[in-house]
Amino acid sequence: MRTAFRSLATLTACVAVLAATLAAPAQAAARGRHCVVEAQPLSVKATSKRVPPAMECFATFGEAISNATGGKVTTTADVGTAMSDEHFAEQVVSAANVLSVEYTDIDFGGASFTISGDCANGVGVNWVGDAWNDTFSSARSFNCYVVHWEDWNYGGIRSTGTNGDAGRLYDLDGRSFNDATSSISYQPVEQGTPTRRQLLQDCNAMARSGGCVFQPTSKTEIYRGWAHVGSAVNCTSVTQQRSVAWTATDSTVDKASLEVGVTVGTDFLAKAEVSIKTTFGTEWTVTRTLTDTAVTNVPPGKQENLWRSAKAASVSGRWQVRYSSPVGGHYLWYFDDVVEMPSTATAGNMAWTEQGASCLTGAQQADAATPTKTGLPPITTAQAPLRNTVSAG
Ligand SMILES: [Ca+2]
Repeated sequence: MRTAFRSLATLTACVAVLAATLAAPAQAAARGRHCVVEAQPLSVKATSKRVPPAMECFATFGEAISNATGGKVTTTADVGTAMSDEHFAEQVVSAANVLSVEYTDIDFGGASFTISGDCANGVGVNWVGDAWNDTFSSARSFNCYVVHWEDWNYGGIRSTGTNGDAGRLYDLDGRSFNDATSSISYQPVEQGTPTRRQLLQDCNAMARSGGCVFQPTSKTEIYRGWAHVGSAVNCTSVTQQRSVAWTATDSTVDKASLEVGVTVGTDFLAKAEVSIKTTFGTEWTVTRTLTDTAVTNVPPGKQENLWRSAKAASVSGRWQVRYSSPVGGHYLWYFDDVVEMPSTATAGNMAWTEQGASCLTGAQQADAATPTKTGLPPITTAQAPLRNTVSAG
């Protein structure tokens, strides 16, 4: 809920109505405003939003936390008072099986949703259920690193990961993540250090807002592999002049995203383009489509094949990812990348190969056969190496 002062009567009525109308499984009956859920392995996905997670609900937070910890932690205080007591928090930490307590108000108040389990191998709540969907405003994690997700099954925009208190929830861009959570995941705190894949995903998500910036360090000009762009066939008995019209689209290749299997968007590529243009000049672009015509003489009974090797800049650099709250203890993270961006200054190198035409008897012209590469000059320019490095700022 949006503020800490939302009326309790409204919340109670809301939960009661939902409990009455959902026809939920018996164990999910929302008798109270303080519920306890057991986390599941991350590989388990929810299949229907009509099915809430198996939960037990209680009238007081004290009953809920006692249930979640097998009686190890008890309190008679209301949830806000209990959470402001560090001794209480220490007890929850030492009980070891509470992953987080979610609250419907900011700064740990309102109704509570306690998740228990063991995060050693990664666990989560793949769907918080209709009654709790888009209601969490703060959270406190214990023993594990927690990420809140906008959609069920750990999808959509994600919150900044937290180990400990999050009096307000924010997304990776630093915008409010209030009343947005639909699923929650947990992993061990030491794994709070982001992977290159995680950084790339977050960078891609933050590219538009400026939380992610490409810092080029060096450029190698390369030629891409030969690509066949057209052929001309001569089935007459004399040499013929033929023209070959061709079109080709060159795209930017982001090596890190290829390597870790994450698709990046236009904002991400545009960020790289701006940095590369600023550092190395304006002749580089994210995509380029070229149309041209080449003319050649085709001897009788021959097929001439036109090939193109596009010019590109292979730029080494690193992405800087700036988080609005610490991830793995740091605001700034870096990962190395190689961005290969097409040239706008030249079409690249063109070359012809020749082969015998598959002419039918009496025909003046035939369809081009599969072109042979024999005779193309080798491409020797070396691409910049991609390093698999993640570092904190
Ligand atoms: Ca949501």
